[in-house]
Amino acid sequence: MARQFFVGGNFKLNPSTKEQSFALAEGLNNAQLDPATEEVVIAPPSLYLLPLKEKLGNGVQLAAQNAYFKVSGAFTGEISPTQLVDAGIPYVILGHSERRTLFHETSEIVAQKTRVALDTSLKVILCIGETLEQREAGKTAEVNEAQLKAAVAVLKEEDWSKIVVAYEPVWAIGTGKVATSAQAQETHAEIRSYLSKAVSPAVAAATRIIYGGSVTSANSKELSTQPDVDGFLVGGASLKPEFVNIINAKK
Ligand code: G2H
Repeated sequence: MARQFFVGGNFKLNPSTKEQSFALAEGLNNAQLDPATEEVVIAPPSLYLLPLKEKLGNGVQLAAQNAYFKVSGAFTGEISPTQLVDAGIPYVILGHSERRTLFHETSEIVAQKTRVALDTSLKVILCIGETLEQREAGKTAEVNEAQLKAAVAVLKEEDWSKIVVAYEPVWAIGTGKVATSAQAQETHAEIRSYLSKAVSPAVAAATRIIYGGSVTSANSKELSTQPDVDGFLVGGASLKPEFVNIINAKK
């Protein structure tokens, strides 16, 4: 079965006001989108999830940018997966490189969060990716496999239908330096081949592997033609009108 194109908008810690987030939702509500062909998910800051839920239409879904591996208790400042589910939020982004680097999340912590998120019936956008130093040392495949391996260890085969893998090379995130379509295709194919060996050929064939890192309307069309690129996770450009062109890149 063909993999449905998936585009996520990761707002990160933007915008600065609720009204601005409403304006972004309004832009998507008025856009020409086709939920039958592409799945669109935006991840605003957690404080805006509920108000945006009331405003969003057009088939656009919501994701949290993070969730903890405990569902309740004395964990000041954390976001509970069960509370997200109770609020009607279907997705969570886990393992983003900013979480791994700035907040010291190891692959094991990301795997633990993934396990608990799935147990509470959230779907997960699972981010992986190598640094420039690792790419230049020829370790791209090794690094991505190690990050995935921690998740493979705690997931059952059927869990993978609830996971979208986001390949985000760290050197391309917010830098304006996008991977070439050949680099993206090569790495996505390596990730798929790893999933085939480590989980199963069926899971490898069905799992969406999306690309993230300085995606814009200018580069999304060519990237979307690559057979193993099943969509995008978009940061900076998801805050601009061009996000709609990225969603429609494959048309
Ligand atoms: C990568 C991406 C979104 P940007 O972090 O996850 O951000 O498109 O700004 O590079």
